[in-house]
Amino acid sequence: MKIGIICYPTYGGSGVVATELGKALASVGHEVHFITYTQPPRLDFFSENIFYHEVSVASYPLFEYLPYESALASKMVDVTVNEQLDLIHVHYAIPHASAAYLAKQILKYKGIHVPVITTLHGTDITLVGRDPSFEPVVTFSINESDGVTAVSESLRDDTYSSFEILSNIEVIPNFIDLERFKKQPKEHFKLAICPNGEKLLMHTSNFRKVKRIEDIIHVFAKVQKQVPSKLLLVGDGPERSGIEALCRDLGVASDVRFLGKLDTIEEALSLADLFFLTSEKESFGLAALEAMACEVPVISSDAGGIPEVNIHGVTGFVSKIGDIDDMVANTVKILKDEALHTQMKANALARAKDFSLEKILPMYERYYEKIVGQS
Ligand code: GMT
Repeated sequence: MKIGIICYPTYGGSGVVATELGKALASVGHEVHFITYTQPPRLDFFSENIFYHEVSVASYPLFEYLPYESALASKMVDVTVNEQLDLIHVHYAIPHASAAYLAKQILKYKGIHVPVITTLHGTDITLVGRDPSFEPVVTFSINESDGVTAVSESLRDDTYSSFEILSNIEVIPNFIDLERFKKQPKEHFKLAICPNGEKLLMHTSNFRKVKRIEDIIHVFAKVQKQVPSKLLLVGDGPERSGIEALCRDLGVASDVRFLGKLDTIEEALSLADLFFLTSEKESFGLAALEAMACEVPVISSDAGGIPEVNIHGVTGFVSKIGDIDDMVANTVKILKDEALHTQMKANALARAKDFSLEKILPMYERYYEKIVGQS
């Protein structure tokens, strides 16, 4: 198939899922055309089946806000006509689903029919999409998509309860490349960070408010009083300076390392004893899955789709959002019980295998065939 993939070229979240999906589709023989405003970070190599089309928005003094959605729709029209796409697959509804709807209508006038699949990723439904400034467009463009997928059951249910959706939403969970995300022998690095055999706790995210990273710092400050430990924070974003200040206020700054954005997250995960994901909203929790694939048990909140990935009492523990004392108790329980820790590491890897690329990719391919066949 010739597939157009529209996504945000981000380091994490929906952008990474879309990029990895496109790469995997190309590796099994599909022709994949990425359409974004800049080259996605994980697309920095040559493949005969992968093409990249940049959306550039012409500037004009009248425009206080550049009309990206129009430029994106125009690019989708151009690529569909010239590359004869069989399918357009947009990731994250805003504004990709409505731009795809517009492109589809324009293509109709040219006598071309191209089906559109929208994959919902999280905040497009649970946060941003609910805002009255977006809601009517999100509802309309989901209903007008030929196919709709959500990355977890929780996100599918949230979509049905928050929007008036008339169509079927297929759950196709996120996936993991187990060849890349696996525990690597990095003991010398571990020794450098934890010279006295401390436990290493870790979190990675885009440092946005919904991640509730302050909860991790409070948990860590309490855990540290019972178990000698260090905290590794990977990623960057708007909350970072506030989190640094909180570390100083709680007197734990010297035991917390901020690594910033890191391309080789799997190397850092290979050192970790536990992973934290304490979000207020999280449709899936790809970061937790990456940790689990590297044999790291997860201490998480019960937000959104996280409990579908991190199984309470098996691959780690799940607490109510913001229940710091429960998270502290669960962290200490794992760190102090070597047999439990070893068992949970194995369980985490076993659970991660349920989301292997080999299992999930055929689900997308079957869904593509169904939607193309129907339309
Ligand atoms: O976490 C973010 O804010 C980024 C966001 C995105 O769409 O890029 O991530 C969402 O999509 C990921 C991939 O499907 C999911 O693993 C994340 O759980 C989800 N984030 C939220 O729901 C907050």
